[in-house]
Amino acid sequence: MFNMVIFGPPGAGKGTQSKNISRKYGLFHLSTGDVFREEMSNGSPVGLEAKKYIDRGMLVPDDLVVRVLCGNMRAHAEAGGYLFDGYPRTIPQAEMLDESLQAMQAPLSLVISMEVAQEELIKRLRGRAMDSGRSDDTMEIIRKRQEVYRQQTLPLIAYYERQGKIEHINGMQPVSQVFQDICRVIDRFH
Ligand code: B4P
Repeated sequence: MFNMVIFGPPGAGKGTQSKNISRKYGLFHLSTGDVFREEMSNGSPVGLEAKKYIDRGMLVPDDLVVRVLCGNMRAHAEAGGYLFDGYPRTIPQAEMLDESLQAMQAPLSLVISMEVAQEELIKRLRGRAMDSGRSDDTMEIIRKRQEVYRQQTLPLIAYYERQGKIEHINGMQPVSQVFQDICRVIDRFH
């Protein structure tokens, strides 16, 4: 079983690349952002709770994220491997993921970190805001999400560097070039 994480700031292109990666390598694409957006559009209790945080550009609390993630992993236990997109975003989430995958005897093989300059992230998210209909794609919230990323999510780079599992990718190139670079790295680990 091959399990990997795609990591990066909001707007780095995690969702964009994940679709291609999961198709090519037959991994189950698990995006916590997509799961929350679906729950919000269904108006479920999980969605209503998550919306309170997402609409303010904050992270959804770890206990709720972990519950949602574990439920989704169990529901797709037959998968040949998982591609975690937008998860983990905090150290407790990363520790919990390590524990769950250890228990399945299928530890994380690779973390791809997408590197994109701050001005480019803002430009992309403003572009996405035109047609995404996402409540968190407004200028004020975009800036808040970048700040939350720096404070709460960035420390994960050191966490995965200590594990020797992180590979850095230049996310400033065209989508197809970024994908080629990612595939080259995955092929070394797969
Ligand atoms: P996510 O859904 O994960 O969204 P994201 O970080 O904004 O975007 P992503 O990096 O996937 O960018 P995309 O491909 O769309 O999170 C949303 C919210 O959910 C979070 O803020 C948080 O509140 C909550 N949440 C989710 N997971 C959580 C967790 N684990 N814990 C707590 N809370 C959680 O790309 C952006 C744009 O750039 C697109 O328009 C795309 O077309 C464009 N683009 C992509 N690649 C490009 C390239 N190479 N060149 C030019 N443009 C490119």
